[in-house]
Amino acid sequence: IPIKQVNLRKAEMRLKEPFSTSFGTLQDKEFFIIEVLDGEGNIGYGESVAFSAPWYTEETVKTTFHMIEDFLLPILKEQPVEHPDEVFELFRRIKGNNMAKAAVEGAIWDLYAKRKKLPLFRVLGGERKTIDVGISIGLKPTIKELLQTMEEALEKGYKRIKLKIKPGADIEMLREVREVFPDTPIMADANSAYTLADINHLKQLDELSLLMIEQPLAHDDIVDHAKLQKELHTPICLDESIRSLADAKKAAELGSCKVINIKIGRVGGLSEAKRIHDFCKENGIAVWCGGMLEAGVGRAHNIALSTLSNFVFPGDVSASSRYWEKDIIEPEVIVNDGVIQVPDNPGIGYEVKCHFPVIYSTTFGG
Ligand code: OSB
Ligand code: MG
Repeated sequence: IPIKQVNLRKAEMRLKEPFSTSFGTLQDKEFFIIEVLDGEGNIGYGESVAFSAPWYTEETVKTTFHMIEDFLLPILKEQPVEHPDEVFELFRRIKGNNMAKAAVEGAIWDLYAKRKKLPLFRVLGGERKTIDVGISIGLKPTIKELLQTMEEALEKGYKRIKLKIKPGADIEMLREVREVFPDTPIMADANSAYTLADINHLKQLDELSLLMIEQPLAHDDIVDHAKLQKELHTPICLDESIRSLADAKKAAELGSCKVINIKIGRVGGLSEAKRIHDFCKENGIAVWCGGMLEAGVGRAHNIALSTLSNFVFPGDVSASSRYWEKDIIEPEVIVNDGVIQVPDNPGIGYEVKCHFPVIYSTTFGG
């Protein structure tokens, strides 16, 4: 894959509404768009999903910039790659920093697919032409607002609703929700807000017929989740805890979860995401595609990944209009009856209309 130039654009976009989780509220998103040019007119695009502050994982917008500029691009300059899978191997000598790696690797996957004139989803081995999607709803100040937001989401056709929970906004809140929506597929995401000391409290989740409970315990835990899963009928879904195929194997061995939410950024790229998908498929763990409040480029990558066969639950891959007044891709992603049509154009399949300033550019010597 010839690489002639790499550009980093620094984007700042305001979410339509603030998004609140157990660790705080976010409204302004800063992120990078990475462009990889082959010098023959093709551009591959990647989106770095790290947030401004390290509350989800330790990475931030600044650390990803540092990693990409000072380590990842210099490694790419050392030797050419034939296939995007090699990028993950080359980056192995840099520990962690998965979101930085995924942003660069994602752009190379897009470029690779465009050079082959194939849609990215086909190159990844996906078969579906449509994907089912759900919606993640942040913590709301009142139950009234929460019910209102759920109503709107169901009217738009989203196939399952994920609700953020935290101590003080959990069992009671979910009971009230269940009374109004007795049959809606609902799940809850705690973003690590509990510990094993809360086990009796968490057992009450079993009365609420939730699809699953996402990441109840520590962000880096696999052992305690196994203890909790043994006491809980509700399936546990791991998010933060699964950063690699090795983590997925440990979780499977210990019985820490029945479901894994795959986020490309959290696991270091599409190659590792696909390996985790394949492993889970062989080992009876269901997967679905998580979200990071992405703009269009990240959303397009999520759509492509979600076409793989073991993505059996609707993902947090919403419409462009869910978070943004105007997305950076054309056409915008539309959700109809909870379904997104997978585009058939080469690469990520959307035109990128991103005019944010290039804050770093480097050329590759031939
Ligand atoms: O835990 O899945 C999460 C958003 C930011 C950080 C972490 C999470 C989330 C979401 C929303 O739940 C996902 C989305 O709609 O993009
Ligand atoms: Mg989560």
